[in-house]
Amino acid sequence: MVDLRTFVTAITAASLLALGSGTAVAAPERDADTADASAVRVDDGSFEYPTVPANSYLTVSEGQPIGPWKVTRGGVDLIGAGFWQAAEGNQSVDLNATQPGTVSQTFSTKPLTKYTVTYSLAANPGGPALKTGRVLVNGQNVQSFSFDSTGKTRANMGYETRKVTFLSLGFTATLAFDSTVSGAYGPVIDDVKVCSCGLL
Ligand SMILES: [Ca+2]
Repeated sequence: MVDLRTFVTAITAASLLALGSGTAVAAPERDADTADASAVRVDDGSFEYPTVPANSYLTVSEGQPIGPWKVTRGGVDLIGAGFWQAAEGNQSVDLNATQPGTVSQTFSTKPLTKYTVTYSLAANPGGPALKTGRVLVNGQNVQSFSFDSTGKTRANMGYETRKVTFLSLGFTATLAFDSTVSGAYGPVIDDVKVCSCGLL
């Protein structure tokens, strides 16, 4: 049975969370790597662990981990060094294995604090040109994204840096990247960083 109060609360939270759909925020830029250690909230945002054999990939299904991440829907492919260009380090994630998937990680937050997520977005060069997905926080859509892989290759993936800001209402947040395109060729994610980059 659906608890109406829970439902209404979720809708309200979603409204509060959607602070920055696809637009750059005005908060001062800070490099998460050089900021204080507490600024980096996600672990292995570069998807470097576990190490996949070079020029290969590992299909990870719902319920299975990718280092500190977890596949929470469908399946994703963890792409090894050399299979295609990574945005950072050697590895990246294709959000579609043979079906769309979701990869998520829960991290500590301070309540009523604004967090900025930056990530590198590209797409598997195969299949239909347009790849789509969403950034979810606690299951709520905080950013829909798309990437056109026309003209892109495994050697030149064309990564773009995307950014979204959300307001944490609790002591943890679950960040997820979720494919919304069918088939075996999905959006590609790498170099995920989260920081508390400014006052609300
Ligand atoms: Ca990487």
